[in-house]
Amino acid sequence: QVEATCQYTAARAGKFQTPHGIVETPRFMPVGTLANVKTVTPDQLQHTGAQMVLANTYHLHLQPGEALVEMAGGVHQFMGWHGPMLTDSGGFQVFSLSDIRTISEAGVQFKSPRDGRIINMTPEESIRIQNALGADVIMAFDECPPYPASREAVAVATDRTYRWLQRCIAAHQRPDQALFGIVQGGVYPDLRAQAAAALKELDLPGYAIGGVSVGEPPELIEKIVRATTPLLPPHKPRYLMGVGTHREMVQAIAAGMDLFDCVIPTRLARHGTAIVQGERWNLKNARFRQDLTPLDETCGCYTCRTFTRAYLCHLIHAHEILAHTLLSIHNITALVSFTQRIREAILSDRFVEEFGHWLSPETALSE
Ligand code: PRF
Ligand code: ZN
Repeated sequence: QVEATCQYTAARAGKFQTPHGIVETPRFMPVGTLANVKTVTPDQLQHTGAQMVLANTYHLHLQPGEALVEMAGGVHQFMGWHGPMLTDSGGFQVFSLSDIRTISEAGVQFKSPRDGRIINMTPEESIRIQNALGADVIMAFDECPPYPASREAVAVATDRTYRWLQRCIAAHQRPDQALFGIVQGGVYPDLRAQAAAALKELDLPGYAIGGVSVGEPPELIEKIVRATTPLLPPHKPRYLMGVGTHREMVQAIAAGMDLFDCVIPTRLARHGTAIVQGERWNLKNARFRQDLTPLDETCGCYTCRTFTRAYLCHLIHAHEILAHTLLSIHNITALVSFTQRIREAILSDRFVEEFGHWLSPETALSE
């Protein structure tokens, strides 16, 4: 349901219902690859304002296996997160994480990095695993071509992704789970347009743009997103996979995207880095040693309400794990609340006024 649209850009505020609650958009989703957001408990996660959390089919299949998760009552029950969840299909992770792999029309064959056993991941297998895991939103099994890749290679992958999507739809057994399709097409606007138009015909409950943020220059991400979104159905959620910096999210929201995910907040936290007002601060820096102010006084998260920069700096120097937890809580809150503020701005028709400085001048004035 679209609640409000921006009059100068394609930005919109909306919401969609899942069996585990409502997701309000635009919204950033934290990543919980192995059925946990690293170093953060579900209770802490809830207080960051996160609504939907991601997990990964590829990782959970390798360990502990979907049979156990299903036996435990599904991924929500297993990990103790009772809000909305999404599982990625494993397509992207197979390509980026396992070195020995062969791609064919059937699917992807790869060697498990855990125990060396040969695994065949197919559209049917990915959907079977995701049906067993039981997330509210499941993703189609796709092929994400690398960057750079020739137009021919990307066209082959994009066509195959479409045939795989049809197989995913046929294999999908659970009407309580929403299957989202993924638009591929690399950096070629015509391939993107063709893929988006074909997917639109299938009338899916949601649509994702994949294959971006894989090493291409940042301007291209915006260009691809702007070429793709106008061709997607307006009243369905739109998810930009693997994108989650402030600027990229504002630009994509201006183009009409709703959902984002990225490992950045938790990964940066483990390196002692905080996201403050869209900048990255290394808390290890000596300038924080005696700084008794909150990390970000405009942030309402537990970390910022309770601790000082000097304390966080101390924990990092002492190699205390609590530093990872506290910085993850802050960084996730920073990204979720950023998208939450954008949502409120769209609802009160102040998106360009308040967030226009993140956009390039052409974007802010066009449309
Ligand atoms: N496909 C899938 N997951 C993804 C991607 C994709 O293309 C990306 C690309 N940014 C991140 N995660 N299935
Ligand atoms: Zn904070």
